[in-house]
Amino acid sequence: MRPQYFLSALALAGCASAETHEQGVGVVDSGTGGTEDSGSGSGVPQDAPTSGGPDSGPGPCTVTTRDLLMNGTFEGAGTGWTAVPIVANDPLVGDNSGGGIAAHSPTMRAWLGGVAQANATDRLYQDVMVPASTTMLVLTGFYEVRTGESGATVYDTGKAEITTTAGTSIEVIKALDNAQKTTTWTSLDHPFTNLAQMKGQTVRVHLTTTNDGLNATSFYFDTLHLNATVCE
Ligand SMILES: [Ca+2]
Ligand SMILES: [Ca+2]
Repeated sequence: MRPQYFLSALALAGCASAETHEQGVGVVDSGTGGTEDSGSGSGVPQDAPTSGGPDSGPGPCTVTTRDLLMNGTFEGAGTGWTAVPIVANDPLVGDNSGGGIAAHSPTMRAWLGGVAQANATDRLYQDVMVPASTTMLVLTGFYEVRTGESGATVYDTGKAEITTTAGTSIEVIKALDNAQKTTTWTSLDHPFTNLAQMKGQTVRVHLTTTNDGLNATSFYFDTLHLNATVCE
């Protein structure tokens, strides 16, 4: 009897202790969870969710996109841009009151070329600093090519590209010529692939054109944006 009583007492005790243990585990669990939560929470409360930025790369950061170009719509006339025209004092930026086509974003646009003269070059450029933390860089905008030439032979050319400030090409955005004339504003959407050569550097957004001595070709640009996605 005594052993049975003892066993049943043990069983009861075991039951009781088991329940206690379960509760204990529960308490330990919530305690551990609480400790971990409050631990990382007390570290940097706002960073804990951001460090869910294994998605966004090493270390917490804030992802933003900003336009690196000044006056990409040319509404500020030539502000922010340097013009090197074949015709002296031609700003290469303006409205269509002096000829040419109407702007994409009213009322001004860049107009290069349009001069039938051997080796007539126009250049319009702007230097921009590409943040070292840039993860994506995209140029968007619009262009038009209007020409007095006909046929598929290339006589007059234009180019939008990123160069060094010394003029060495880093990446061509769009190569244009008289054989690829347009009849309406045509969109540009160029994600750069040579980003490694641009990050942390001052680079040049470069529009250049060349005409020969016959049948002028005009190259127009407007509503340009150089959007950098940065993580910082
Ligand atoms: Ca414009
Ligand atoms: Ca020509």
